[in-house]
Amino acid sequence: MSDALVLITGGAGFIGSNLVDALLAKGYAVRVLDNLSTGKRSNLPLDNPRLQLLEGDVADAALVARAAVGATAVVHLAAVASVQASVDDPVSTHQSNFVGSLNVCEAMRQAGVKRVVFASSAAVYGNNGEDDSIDEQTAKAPLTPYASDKLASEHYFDFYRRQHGLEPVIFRFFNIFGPRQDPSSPYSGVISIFSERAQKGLPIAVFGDGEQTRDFMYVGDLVAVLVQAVEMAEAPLGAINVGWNRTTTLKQLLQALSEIIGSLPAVSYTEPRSGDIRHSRANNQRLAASFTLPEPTPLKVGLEKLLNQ
Ligand code: NAD
Ligand code: UD2
Repeated sequence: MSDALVLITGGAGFIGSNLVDALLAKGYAVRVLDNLSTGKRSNLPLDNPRLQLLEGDVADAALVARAAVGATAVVHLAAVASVQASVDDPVSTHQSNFVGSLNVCEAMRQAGVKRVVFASSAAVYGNNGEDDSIDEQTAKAPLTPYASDKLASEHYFDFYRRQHGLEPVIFRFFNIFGPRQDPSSPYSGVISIFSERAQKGLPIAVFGDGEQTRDFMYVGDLVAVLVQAVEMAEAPLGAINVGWNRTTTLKQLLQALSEIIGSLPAVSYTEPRSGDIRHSRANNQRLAASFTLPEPTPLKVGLEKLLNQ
């Protein structure tokens, strides 16, 4: 596959830039299309001649069409990843989170590119309140513009598969963590926030009793799956959950951080976040059936990498 060109939308962000590193290391050429809204130039090895950064918006159809020319595959990660931002501004986030996906479909049709890997989200399932693992057949209950845009994008990728022969690999990520996840917003991933605050000795606020659970996956493990999705001969049909079917409570997360750092700043327990999901756990049988999964990076090992970034 050496020299084949992969287009990564959102490639300057947390997950995208980790994937850029992996694909460059495998010999690919990589083109990143990113508006640098949350992504950063400093996440990218811009001195690598096999990497090209196109600064611009996935809502710009003509730009996406140009970006797709010559690519052998597209990984579509560009989105406003904050659920709360979509609640506050559904119109503008829809441009990134839905129109961007449609533009990717159309650009690929025009350029004759078949393989696309799409980052959907566990948010499409809404809040089922139970500690059971969620499989892909679970009723979809998108509760926010973010979730609705992800689910609608999934349907459009499937339409372009049936109508135009696109080969979408649709992933529903659960909670991904690791180096380069931006902790700067109150709606950033909990691990990025807690790690930064623990390192700086700043007080930590837990929303609720800390017994809520999440299925955390280290970004390096996700990247191993994304690379396979780019390379695999046949795209599996239907959306695929990405998680470990293992959960961690926030209290366990804090315990792991305190064991690594040696101590923790003050931790307060406040009101649960409105609309917060109590438990989230991925049934990952479909994932395991189609991909060679790496050994799960243990939470503490992933946290150490994040703290040492
Ligand atoms: P991120 O914010 O670090 O990455 C998103 C990237 O997209 C950023 O580089 C940003 O600048 C870029 N971007 C945003 N809007 C754009 C636009 N209109 N045009 C061009 N570029 C744009 O977040 P991330 O965690 O790396 O998320 C990557 C993808 O994975 C997103 O689609 C997100 O919804 C999805 N996802 C992430 C998680 C998680 O746990 N991190 C969970 C579920 C789904
Ligand atoms: C994640 C995704 C979201 C969407 C959703 C789908 C992230 C950042 N968000 O939301 O995009 O896909 O899953 O279900 O990956 N918390 C605190 N203190 C803090 C911050 C968070 O207690 O300072 C709590 C929060 O209330 C929640 C838990 O930590 O109970 C996880 O929060 P999160 O924002 O990291 O992720 P989540 O699962 O709500």
